[in-house]
Amino acid sequence: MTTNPNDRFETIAVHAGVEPDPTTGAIMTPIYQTSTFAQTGINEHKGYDYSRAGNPTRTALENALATLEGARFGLSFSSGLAAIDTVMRLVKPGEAVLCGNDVYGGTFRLFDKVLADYGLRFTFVDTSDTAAVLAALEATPVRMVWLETPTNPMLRLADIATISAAAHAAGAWVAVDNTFASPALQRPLALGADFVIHSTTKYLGGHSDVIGGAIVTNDEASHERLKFLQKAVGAVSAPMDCFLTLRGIKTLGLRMRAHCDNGMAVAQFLEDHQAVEQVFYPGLESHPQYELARRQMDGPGGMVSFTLRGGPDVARDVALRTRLFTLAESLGGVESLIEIPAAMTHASVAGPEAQAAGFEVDASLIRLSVGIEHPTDLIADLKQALAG
Ligand code: P1T
Repeated sequence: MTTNPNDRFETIAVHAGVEPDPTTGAIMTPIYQTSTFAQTGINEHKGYDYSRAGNPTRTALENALATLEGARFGLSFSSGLAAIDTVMRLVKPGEAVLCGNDVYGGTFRLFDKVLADYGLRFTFVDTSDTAAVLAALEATPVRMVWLETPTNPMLRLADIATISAAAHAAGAWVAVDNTFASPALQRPLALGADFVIHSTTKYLGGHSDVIGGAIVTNDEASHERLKFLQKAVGAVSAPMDCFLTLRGIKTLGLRMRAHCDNGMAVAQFLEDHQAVEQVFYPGLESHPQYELARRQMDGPGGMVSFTLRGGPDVARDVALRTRLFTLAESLGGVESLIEIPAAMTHASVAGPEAQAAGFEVDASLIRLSVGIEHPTDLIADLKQALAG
């Protein structure tokens, strides 16, 4: 089923990448659970020779990922971090990367504790401060700008269009980790970015049952290099994982609408609650980048962070008292989750290197991944947890 450029996102999500199976007509792409493919002559085959290089279930997912981002090329990986590691191999030793100072803790750990040892030079900046990003681009030659928008866990935004224009003028690529927004709410390539990265573990998969990652681009030369790296390095996604992600993608449009509606309801409830100090959510008018969110995104999403007046101990107690919000890392599934970033997902930005780079994760910050349960039940759960 081919999608057409005028189709709406919900339509694209249902059909992207998936064609009736050529041998049987199966409406859903089968799980081609095979490591290798028979050849009729030496190097004569039907387009697949070995599943690290390519697999039909993965091809369907890669086409779907590209279509969702309005892009030409997509690649699928065994995790979000594997995708990030692969795209960073476009940067050569000695070259510089300008990265946000509010990103997923694992991304910082990969950059600071692994890739820096291979000669990549990282500078960290507040990417919600466009002037600071432009100044950093002028100060020193940069090969790659790394943006997370909205950021994990502070829900800050980066102005993708303005930063991409300046980066290109300075000869730098722009990679956007679009995990929090998903392509349902934000399409960075259309705003000028060169690469979109996903942890497909999150909203794309949508059901907390698979780990995966993606790189999407319109640039053919970069794609060819990345496809080579995918095969040469080998962090590919397995057929079953591709199938699960394809299955999740079909409802992405519907799920994101529910995540946005529930995220907004929860954020408004928290903002009015006397125990709450501050709420970070791009759908609230109190968010310092509310206007940018309306311009750049098609909805504020399902991630809400907040601090409590009582401090870290009270925050931990609240996170232990919720019933529907499960205490767990990760996000983007249909079920609601709660966590303490400073102790959990962002424990690796608690050290002195991260502090020096400008990372600040308040020990009393609570992060919610608001699921698609009924909002009245979610709010009732938070109310009882906050009441103590
Ligand atoms: O977990 P993995 O699929 O490898 O993806 C890493 C990753 C990349 N980018 C962002 C923005 C992320 O949030 C993540 C993973 N994040 C969590 C597990 C979390 O709870 O924040």
